[in-house]
Amino acid sequence: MNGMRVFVWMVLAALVSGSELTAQQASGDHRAIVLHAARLLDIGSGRIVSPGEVLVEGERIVAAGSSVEHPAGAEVIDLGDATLMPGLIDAHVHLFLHPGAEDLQTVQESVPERTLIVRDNPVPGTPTGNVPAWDLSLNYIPVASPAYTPAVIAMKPQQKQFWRVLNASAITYLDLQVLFNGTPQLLGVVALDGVPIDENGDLAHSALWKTHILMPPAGRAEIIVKGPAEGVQASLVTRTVDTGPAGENDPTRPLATIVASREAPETHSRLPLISQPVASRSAADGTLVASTRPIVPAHANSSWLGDVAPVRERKLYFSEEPLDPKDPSSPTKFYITVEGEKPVQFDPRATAPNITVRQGDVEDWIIENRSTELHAFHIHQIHFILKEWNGIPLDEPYLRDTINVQYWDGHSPVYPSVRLRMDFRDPRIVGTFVYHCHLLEHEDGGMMGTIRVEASVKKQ
Ligand SMILES: [Cu+2]
Repeated sequence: MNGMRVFVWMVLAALVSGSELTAQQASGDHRAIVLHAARLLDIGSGRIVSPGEVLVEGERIVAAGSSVEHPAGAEVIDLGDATLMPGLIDAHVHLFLHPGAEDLQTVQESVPERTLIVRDNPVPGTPTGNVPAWDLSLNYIPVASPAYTPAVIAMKPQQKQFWRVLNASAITYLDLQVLFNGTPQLLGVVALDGVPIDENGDLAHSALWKTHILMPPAGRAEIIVKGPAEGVQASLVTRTVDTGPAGENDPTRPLATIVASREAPETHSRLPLISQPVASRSAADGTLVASTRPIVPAHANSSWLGDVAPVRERKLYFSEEPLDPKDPSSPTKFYITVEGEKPVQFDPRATAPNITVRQGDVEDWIIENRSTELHAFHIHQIHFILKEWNGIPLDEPYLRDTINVQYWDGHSPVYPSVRLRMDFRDPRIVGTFVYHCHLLEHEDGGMMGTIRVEASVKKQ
């Protein structure tokens, strides 16, 4: 959608999950709401119409099109430059780097690009020993235990490539590494969870060089990789991730052999060549302006989240318990709970949000893990900065939307935790959405909550 961010007004999701409109229905309130926006995706014709309108009565969409009836007394909400998608829910794809961000000097030349998607499947039977709980595949090529026959990535010798990597596993943590003759190679991370590393405005440090990249389920990393010379034994592997006594077994295993040859085929696509002058972010308001390759001072992004003081602090914690307290092997109930509340499994029919925040605010959230397995905290709609890990200040200069929270050993007086600086400033996030552990078994088992972002200024 090149630069235009499609916005799904969250009331449509609320209609599905049931929230305040359902409450209106329960009370017999069939109040009509007309949503007006710049565009609407007309599912029937498969076209975008402009403008777009949706008529909602009670909990139902009763009309959608370029214009709809405005019943007497209907509340008209003008959503401005948005695209309405009635009938579609926010299926919540985990997007990569937003279009155009490569222009922000993260990758300064035209290089071949490829997308690598890791998925997982349960291993049949009861895996024991060092057999993984789930087998992996790379771009649908199974790399199953115990043979672990890897996929093949063909590259021209010492070629630089841009890889967009997604951990689309249900439950498997990855710790990616590229090895040349057994030696870890530096990987240049230019984006994490769909946001460029230099989002803070520090263009001088637009790649983060690492020898391995920990990626929880749902995590995305966009990286610059330099391929091996001919004859070098090279591979892409995932390393062991210690998921805790109650966690799954994620052992070290290969994903792909990297084979360098002059005959290697071209990738399907390349990043476009960026000619001078390049686009750059204006320091004032974050918009893009043309300029020659700039020398931009660090923290040129004046709205950088890391420079904003939080208005409040909240504590949430992960915990688990067996369905039958007398039978530890009974199915597990999974919770994410706001400190002070009673742990309950997520109920999609619940009408009240677990947390209400005000759009425009920045908050610090401490997420504790009171269970003996690793969890991956994830939130929709926003990103955050990892400020502290187990009480140790980190203040990472980049954003994420998924973060691991280390498991509890079962006896330490202090639970493992992360402190996250949460950004609720974007006016487009007004509405109700979810936060959860991103291990599917855990979120399906109840480890999820809802957050309502209320508008900072009442709409007319
Ligand atoms: Cu979890």
